[in-house]
Amino acid sequence: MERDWWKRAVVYQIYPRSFADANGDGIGDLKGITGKLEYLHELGIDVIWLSPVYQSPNADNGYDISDYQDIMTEFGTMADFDEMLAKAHQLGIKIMMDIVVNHTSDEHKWFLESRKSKDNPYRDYYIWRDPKEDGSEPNNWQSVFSGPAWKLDEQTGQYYLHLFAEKQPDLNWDNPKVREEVYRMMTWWCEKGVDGFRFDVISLISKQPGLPDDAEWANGPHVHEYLKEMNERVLSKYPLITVGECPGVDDKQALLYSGSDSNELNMIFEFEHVSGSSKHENRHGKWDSLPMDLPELRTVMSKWQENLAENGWNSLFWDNHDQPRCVSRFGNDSEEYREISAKMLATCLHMQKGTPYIYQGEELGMTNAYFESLEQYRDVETLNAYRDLTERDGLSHEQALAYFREISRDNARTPMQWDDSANAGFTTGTPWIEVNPNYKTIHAKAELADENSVFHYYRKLIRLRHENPVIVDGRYELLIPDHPYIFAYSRTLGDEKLIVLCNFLDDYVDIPDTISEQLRGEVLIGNYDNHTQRELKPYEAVVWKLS
Ligand code: TEU
Ligand code: CA
Repeated sequence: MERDWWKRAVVYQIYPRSFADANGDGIGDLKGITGKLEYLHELGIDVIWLSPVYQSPNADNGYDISDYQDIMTEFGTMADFDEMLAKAHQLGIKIMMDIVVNHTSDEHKWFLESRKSKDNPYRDYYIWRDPKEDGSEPNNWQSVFSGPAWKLDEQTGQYYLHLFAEKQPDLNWDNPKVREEVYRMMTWWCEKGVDGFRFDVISLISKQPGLPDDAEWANGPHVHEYLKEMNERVLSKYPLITVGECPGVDDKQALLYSGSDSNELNMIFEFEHVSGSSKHENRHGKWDSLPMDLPELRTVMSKWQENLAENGWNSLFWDNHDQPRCVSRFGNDSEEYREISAKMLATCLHMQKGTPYIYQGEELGMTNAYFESLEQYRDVETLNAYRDLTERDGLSHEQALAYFREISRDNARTPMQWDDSANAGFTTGTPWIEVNPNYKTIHAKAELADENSVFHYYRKLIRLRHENPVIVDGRYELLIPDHPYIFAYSRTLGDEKLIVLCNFLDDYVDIPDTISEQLRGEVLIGNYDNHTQRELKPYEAVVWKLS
């Protein structure tokens, strides 16, 4: 197999808990996924990124792993996994595992041992520190999920570090035994036949020596040494697709992780384009952030396109299980424009250079959940933030809920909308999180039957990528960089040239003459039935293949 097959691939992310429930307990499972592989085959994707399916007490829906070589009870058995993998492979679909090794669950056997005593052989698998003289936390780090990043363990009178929830203690990567365990576990999955890995918060594994107050967490002093070691010991031995989730990594550092000569990872996820407008000053972290407007978004995306052009590779995404739905955030989820703007966003992303990632339901134009009450939320981050926002920051209940409706992770975690039967066909039982009430009109069954649906549009975008090398390898160039509403760029390979035009406005916009006079040839794809060389309709997207 070609080593860089992943450059031609389109990845589909499954959040198993919310995908398909085969046994009626309200929780998605592996048999549910197996039953939907034909659907994904029809969509045409190459790879599934499977959010964690390992044994877990689910403090963070599987991102807290208690056994890396066992399947979560609610999701099924290892036999179910093997069946899913075999069926996927028969259909030509590869499986990429989500590896969460910055931390484990506090119920992992290593941690259960580690907390027993200061001289336990597993003590040094985690990060333990004495309290300060006044008994307080060893430093001022605040957990991503609210409160101090340290938890006092009565048994030994020391604190352990948890950058995320209390139930997610951080592993000590400076301990070679920890690294050995991780490589052994990954090798076990490779031998089983999985095709790649997505590495959770891999930019955070190397901690700053001395753990100083206010330290940057990302890009610690040994992170590249450890990733090169992992590459040498495991990744280089198999034809894998690898992507590192890299909060805090900029476009220059990205090349250290994923440059073609870095011997670390194939690509990374960066978060600049989904981290909110920098023109707006956030007072409550991510909660009161505002989406970037088109000029800001375009500047960020273009910068990544250009900086990784020669020696790197982009991962392209709008959505994942941590982000609100892109049609609600960057498009327009009103009845009038939902479908057209979902297709516009898809075009804008899928015609760029890199590997596109589709998050489950994005291919249907699924929208934010817009929950009305706190009781509908399940996410640990959201629930902890509620306490901070109301008790610490003094915001009203209504204000906190208004923020959640825009940005809570649960917006992306409502069940997949399969059809218009009860609970959107996701489960015959009671779903673990409520189904979006708009499932009566937005669902896969209707979209499969309608050749103008968002689903069929994604299907066509994927097919175009598979058939046109210019979409994979073509040089990216930003056009009309100052236009307030149109995101325009070209892709060039040899004498082939594409011009991609995306209107982010809910109104008609003239195409500037400099572009308009070039538009001769064939339209590869567009989200309206007809198009002109002179103007774009509201949220219109069109891709011209010049001749
Ligand atoms: O997310 C890591 C991450 O960067 C978080 O800051 C993320 O942006 C979070 O959702 C804040 O809003 C990864 C996983 O994708 C996430 O689901 C996990 O909860 C987290 O790591 C801990 O494992
Ligand atoms: Ca189930």
